[in-house]
Order: sequence, then structure tokens, then C-alpha cells
Amino acid sequence: MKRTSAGTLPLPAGQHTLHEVLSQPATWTETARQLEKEGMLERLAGIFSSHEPWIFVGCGSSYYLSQIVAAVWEKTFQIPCTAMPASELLFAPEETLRRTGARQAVLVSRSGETTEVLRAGMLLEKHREIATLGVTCNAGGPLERFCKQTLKLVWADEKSTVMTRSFTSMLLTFERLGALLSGDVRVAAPLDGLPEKAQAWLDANAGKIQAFAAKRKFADFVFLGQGAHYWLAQEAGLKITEMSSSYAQVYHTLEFRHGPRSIAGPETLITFYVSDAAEEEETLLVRELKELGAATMVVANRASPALERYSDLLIEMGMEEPEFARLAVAAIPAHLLGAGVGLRKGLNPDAPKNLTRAVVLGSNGNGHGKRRRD
Ligand code: F1P
Repeated sequence: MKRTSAGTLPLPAGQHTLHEVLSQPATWTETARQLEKEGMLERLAGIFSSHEPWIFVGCGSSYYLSQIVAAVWEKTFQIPCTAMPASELLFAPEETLRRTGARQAVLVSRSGETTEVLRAGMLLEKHREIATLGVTCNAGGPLERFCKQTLKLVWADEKSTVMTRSFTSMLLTFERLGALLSGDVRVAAPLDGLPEKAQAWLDANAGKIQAFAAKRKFADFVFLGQGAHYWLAQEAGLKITEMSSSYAQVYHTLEFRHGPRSIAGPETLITFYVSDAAEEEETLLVRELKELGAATMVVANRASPALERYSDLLIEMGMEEPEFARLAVAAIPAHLLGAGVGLRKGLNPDAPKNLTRAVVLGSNGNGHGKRRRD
């Protein structure tokens, strides 16, 4: 086996990714400890407002993370909040800022180096009325230059190209911040026990998901979700695409009947993120598609006889916590599915084809990525 430039033997494929995925409970514990120690969120809650409209700006997984935070902030904490890809702000700044009425902005970038996000930061600098908060896992990146305050979750960074623990750690951080901004920090109390619950859940389920991914061959993947789960489904689609170079489609759950249903069959794995609000209707669709011959994977908080009967793989969270507090755990099955499918296809999820840790554009706008830090 070829040695690395450092003369060491390379890690087997996917080892960074699997370590990062399975270390999420410990990373969440560290995140809570660091935020507590720094008193950072309390400080931010004293600087930023809960009633002035927010915009969240990111790319890739950081964009989907932004959408999940916006859904939780609006629904659970009643904080006015819009999320968008950085490019939306860049190419329609005045319309976007007018439409959203944004007075506060969050720039989300694990690397802190994504050109589109940095350009969004430069643009927002011209709008003195808008206060900008950055969140990154790279303390040395240029993002901080454009932000009034910057959260740096360096302990949550990955060596892998693909975001997993950085995604869930930033999600939990903003769920805590949302509770503080809303004035009732007790709403975030369910997050305190999450690392322990998630560890128990991983111990009971990680092997099941990995075995399923290793055994079954699928031509393509569909992910379905409602509300915040729709954006979890988008992130799942991106994970399977990045980690295994597979085709994935994402829809609002009941939208699948309106045309995409035509692709249901044994070659396509359809994953349902069952939501508290639409569980009954979503379960009916699981049955309907199973009866059409589709392969079904279900991520639900509570198993039911129908879900047991019509799922090829049923992943039960089994948690008492409210739905917003379960989202970070519900993100993990896709991490394990993506890595498992990638490994089965002989790929290396740590270093996906065509991808880099950050999309750093040259002055002429041609994409060339920021190589992984080994
Ligand atoms: C955003 C991102 C990642 C993606 C890939 C390229 O990075 O799109 O979500 O997985 O690594 O970059 P960042 O702005 O959050 O660093």
C-alpha cells in the first residue's frame, strides 16, 4: 500500500467520516461545555435581537443547516428568520434585503473560506444597518473579517470533506441561541440530555444502518420530509450524493404523489422522515409506496405496527424530547447510509470525487476548491 507524504500508511477508506459521525454525541457535549464556559451565547443574546428579522446565508450543507435553523427559530421560538443560499443574496441583494427586511444576518460556513459566503459578507458590510454574526469551525478563516461577532466551533470540524458533526453541532448551537433570544432559555433544556440519548441510540442503530447500506444495492435514492424535516431530507440527499456519488431526489413528503411517484420501484430507496404533525398521512404514503414495490427506509420517533410492516429499514428515535431537539439525531442515519453506500461502491467518503472542503473561486470565478487539511 502506497504510503502518504508523511510516510504513514493511509487510513482505510471512510475512517475519518465514520469517526466523525460516531463522535457526534461527544462533540455535542464539548459544544455545550465550550459555549457554557465562554458565556458566548448569553453575550450574543445581549447584542442581537429576537424581533428584528434575521437572514441566514450559507452554501451546500451550511445552506440546508440554515434552512433547518430558520424553520426551528420561526416555529419554536417565533423569531422572524429567512434562509437562503449565498448566491441568492449576491445576485439580488436589494430585492432580498427589501423582501426579508433583514436587520441581522448569520453567515454559516464550516471552512470560513467559501467564496460566495465571503462575498455575501462584503456585500452586507455596505449595509451598516445590518449586524452580522458568523459561525464557522475554522478559527483561522477570513469569515471573521466580515462579522460583528463570530462563533468558532473548532472542536466540531472534520478532516473529511463532507460535513457531519460540524452540521449537527452548529444546529444545536443555534437552537440554544434561539431559546436564549426568545427569552426562555428553559425551552432549550431538552438539548441537555441529547448527547447521552444519542449515544444510546447510536449504539443500538448504527450497525443496523451500516449493514443495510452494505447489503442492499440501489440505483438511486429519494428523501421525503415535511417542515424542518424537508430540509433534513435535502441534507440527506446531499450526504448520499457526496459520500457515494449516487443520484438523490428530495421532495416534500406528500408531493411525491404528484408525479415523482412514477419512479417508485425496488431499485429506488425512498427514505421518509416522519414528522409529528403529519405522521398519519406520511405512514399512509409509506404503505402505498411499499405496495408499489418501492424499497422504504423510515426515520420516525415512534415505531408503529404499520411502519414496522411497510419499512424495509425502520429507524426509531424513541425519544421524549420535542421534535426540534430530535432533529440533530435524525440527521445521523443519512450520515451512516451515505458512508455505507459509498464504501459498498468502493469509494472513499472521506475524499469524494470532484469535491473539496470549501469552494474557493478564483478572481475569474472558476471553481477550484480548498484542498483538505490532512
Ligand atoms: C460548504 C460546502 C459543504 C460541502 C463541500 C463544499 O462549505 O458546500 O457543505 O459539503 O464541502 O463546501 P462551508 O462554507 O460550510 O465551509
